[in-house]
Amino acid sequence: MGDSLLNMNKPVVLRGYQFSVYNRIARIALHEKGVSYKTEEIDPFVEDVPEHYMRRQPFGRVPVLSHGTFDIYETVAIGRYIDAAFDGPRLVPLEVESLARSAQIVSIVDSYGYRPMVRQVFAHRIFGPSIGEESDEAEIEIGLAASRTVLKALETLATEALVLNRQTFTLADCHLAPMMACFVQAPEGEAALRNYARLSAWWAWASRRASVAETDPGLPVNQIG
Ligand SMILES: N[C@@H](CCC(=O)N[C@@H](CS)C(=O)NCC(=O)O)C(=O)O
Repeated sequence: MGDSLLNMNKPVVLRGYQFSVYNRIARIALHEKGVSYKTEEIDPFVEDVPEHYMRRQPFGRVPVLSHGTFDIYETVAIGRYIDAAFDGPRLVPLEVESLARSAQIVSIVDSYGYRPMVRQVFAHRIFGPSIGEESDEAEIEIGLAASRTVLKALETLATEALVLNRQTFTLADCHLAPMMACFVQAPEGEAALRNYARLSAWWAWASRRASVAETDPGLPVNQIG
């Protein structure tokens, strides 16, 4: 408890890009733990990412979490840090099989889900066009095909229900929710998800959770003017 009190008193700053799914993962984890934090907007896609940010994240990706003088990057590590450093509901399960499944889902989402679901389907069908960029239909098709393998694997794990079970909220939920939120904005993504009953039920539940609903960044087009 002493440590937690000390931790609560140090300023928390999340440095990242408002439209980044990885940034949103960290925001969801902070929200779940009830942590107050400030943000610093860093767009990693511009040429001149600020020097002070590159010193904190040498790969130029977002986000970085700063807690007092401690900086940490890589969202998996950020989630683990948030869970351990702050009071609030546990985001890493204690039970060994659930803990392993949570880590497995985080890894599946990062390794196999992010690129097809977000960078191919969402970016080409929704985000790009919202800022006037042309979409590449071939990228969407390739992304959809790869996404189906991810959805099928996640359906199996949601059916087992050690995590993604609509009862506990773990780092697996934190990682998957922002990516699913992007994916289902594309009509093809929404249609693909409908083929997986357990995963659909999980998303209906997760999308209504305050930490998920209140961190929705929207689209740039809705924020102009
Ligand atoms: N492994 C990194 C991945 C973060 C990541 O890829 N973030 C994206 C935004 S969602 C980014 O910074 N992209 C910039 C780029 O690709 O140059 C993490 O877990 O934090």
